[in-house]
Amino acid sequence: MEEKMEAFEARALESLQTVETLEALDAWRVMYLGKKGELANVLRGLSQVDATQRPRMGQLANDVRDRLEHAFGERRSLMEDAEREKREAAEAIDVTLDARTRAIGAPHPLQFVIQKIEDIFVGFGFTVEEGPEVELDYYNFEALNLPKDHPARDMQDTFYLSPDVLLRTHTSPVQARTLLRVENNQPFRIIVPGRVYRRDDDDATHSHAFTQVEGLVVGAGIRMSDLKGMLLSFAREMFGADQDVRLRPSYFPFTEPSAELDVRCIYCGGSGCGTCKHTGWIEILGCGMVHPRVLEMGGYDPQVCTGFAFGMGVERVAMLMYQVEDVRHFYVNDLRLLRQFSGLAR
Ligand code: 2NL
Repeated sequence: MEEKMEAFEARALESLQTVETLEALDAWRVMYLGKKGELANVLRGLSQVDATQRPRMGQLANDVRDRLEHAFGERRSLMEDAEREKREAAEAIDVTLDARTRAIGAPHPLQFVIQKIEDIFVGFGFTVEEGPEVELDYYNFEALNLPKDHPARDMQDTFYLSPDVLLRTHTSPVQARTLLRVENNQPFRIIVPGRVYRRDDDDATHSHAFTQVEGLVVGAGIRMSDLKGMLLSFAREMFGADQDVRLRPSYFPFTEPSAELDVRCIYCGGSGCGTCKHTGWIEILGCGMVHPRVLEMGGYDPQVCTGFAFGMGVERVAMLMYQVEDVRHFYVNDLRLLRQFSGLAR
């Protein structure tokens, strides 16, 4: 009896090792531990055993059953783990898959320069204004002290859509519109970027379409020293903290007095080089005190308010900063050029 039980246990354990599925495991349990299984059979055989041996044999049989049940439990959890791992492996999503990379562009050098100029003036309390590229002759010329047949109109010959409608020759009409919109001599500071047009033959330094940024400050007691101080601060943020500027007299029909602003050559620092034509200075913008007639036409009282204005060519500034020798490079979208500017910080 004892040997029989040992042999039974060994056989049952050996068989358990070959079980590979949960169904087979269940079948194993029925076969060895079930009500009509082999162990039950053994237990039934106990009645044949000598009464003195019966308790020991009964104990033995119970121990065998405990060990088999324990082994069964271990096998089952092993197989449940294995099945779960298999299922999870099949359901797994590989979150380590590389993200699809997207080609990220960079600001066009002209856009970058506009943004830099805007940022600086926004820091001075300016707001950014925009307006239409197709303009009325009135806002583009008349309101800026350029009546019909004024000789200065010749400098800004442009594309007319009709006798009264044209492609703007500067962003000044946006400023004229702002003067008209703001009432009661209220002060304001605006910066106006945008595309403008002139009837011109394209070459390395001329384009029939180009980009301007103009500024206008209006308020009580605005003086030429305010203009110079603000443009000096601008030049220092734009070109370097030790920048120096100078004003030279000039002429614009909408400012009086008018001036050109030069900065110390950003390459030689003023000692003289090819870029500054050995003058040590580079012209970057035109400016002046707003003509009283322009204020008047904008609904301002020149006895109460004065103002200054300035305008710069973005292409000129960009050509200077990045040593681009031909303005047409900015317009043809040659990737070889544009990629050289991909490192410009946004
Ligand atoms: C240049 C010079 C300038 C202005 C633009 C302006 C606008 C108003 C009134 C007075 Cl509404 N002035 N604009 C003034 C002086 C110069 O631009 O060479 N730009 C490329």
